[in-house]
Amino acid sequence: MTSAPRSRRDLFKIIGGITVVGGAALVLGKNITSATKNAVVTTAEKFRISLPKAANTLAPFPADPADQISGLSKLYTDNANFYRIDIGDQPAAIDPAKWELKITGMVKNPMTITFAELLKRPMFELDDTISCVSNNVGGPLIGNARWLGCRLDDLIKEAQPLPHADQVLTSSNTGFSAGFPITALDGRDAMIAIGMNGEQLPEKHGFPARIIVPGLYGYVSATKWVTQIEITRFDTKEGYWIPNGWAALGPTKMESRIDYPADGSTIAQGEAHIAGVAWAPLSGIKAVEVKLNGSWLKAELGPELSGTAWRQWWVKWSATPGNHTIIARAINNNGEVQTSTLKDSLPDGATGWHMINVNV
Ligand SMILES: Nc1nc2c(c(=O)[nH]1)N[C@H]1C(S)=C(S)[C@@H](COP(=O)(O)O)O[C@H]1N2
Ligand SMILES: [Mo]
Repeated sequence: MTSAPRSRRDLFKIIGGITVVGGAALVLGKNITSATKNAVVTTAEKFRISLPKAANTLAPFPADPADQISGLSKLYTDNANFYRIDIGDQPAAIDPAKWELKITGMVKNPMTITFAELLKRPMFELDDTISCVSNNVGGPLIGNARWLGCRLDDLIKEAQPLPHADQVLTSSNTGFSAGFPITALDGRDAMIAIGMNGEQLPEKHGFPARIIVPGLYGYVSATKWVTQIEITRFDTKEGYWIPNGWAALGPTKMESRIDYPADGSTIAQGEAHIAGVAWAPLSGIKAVEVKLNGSWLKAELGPELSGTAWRQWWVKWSATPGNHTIIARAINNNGEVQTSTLKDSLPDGATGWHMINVNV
């Protein structure tokens, strides 16, 4: 990494930009037929890949409670609405026929694989929620998707890491890199993803391939447009965001978010509801509790997709006139209660209970 130090403000600047870069796309002058004239064609749209079948096909998408409960996040976030964090303005434009992934560094057997070779590897599906370390309590930088990809641990095993290596440092040719402990490949379903919610990876989300490591924040794991995996050591190499005080290790913290009602909003008296999402990698969500008028209520829960996918929750509420403070907290499948300690996102992710005020 050669670039100048980046401040914490820089990360927020980028995050502040996500709404404006949402429509960024690469315009290709060639191969535009009359039917698509004037249309913006992204590299990913130009290079259609047919997604291979997964060996473990998951159950079809379950019914989404968000269809019934207004204001609740959808169980799977639409690709078009998925949050986006990028150090650059433009997604890398990669022709999959030219894409290669190199596995280098402290390995006995350095490897290079092409996209065609990647597609031939056994594929699996994974329901997994990814989030940004800089997401504030109650913030929007999180989304859930059904990813399709091949196992990362198997691939790295084939490269035969040397015993004193301790870091998997993945990078793209956009200058981004992200490192996590080799020990995080502990049997969890880390993958090189090529599909997202039944479609090829959208260009903005890493076409043709990205890394997904369940239970880790994006900045230490989720490299989009990945082209290199270097097996190395934490004491010699660090990922893009680490020199500026972001922690070298980034396990995703247990959190819950109130989606509805909005903080500071006014709602009608009578039949009402409170709804949101909660996540607790790796064990998953066992319960969500909502504090309303001084007492904790047990929320109803949506489908449990995996230990690292979020779970929707909601409580019915007969709203009485006045100002109400509403708090949500999660409990994981190990029985641990989400910490109430309010902590800023720097250096390793925000904690604390999401609290809102609502007028009835
Ligand atoms: N190439 C590249 N990959 C990247 C990043 C980036 O800036 N460039 N940002 C990371 C961060 S900080 C996060 S939180 C996730 C966000 O993934 P998304 O944009 O698909 O939501 O991507 C990660 N992968
Ligand atoms: Mo992030």
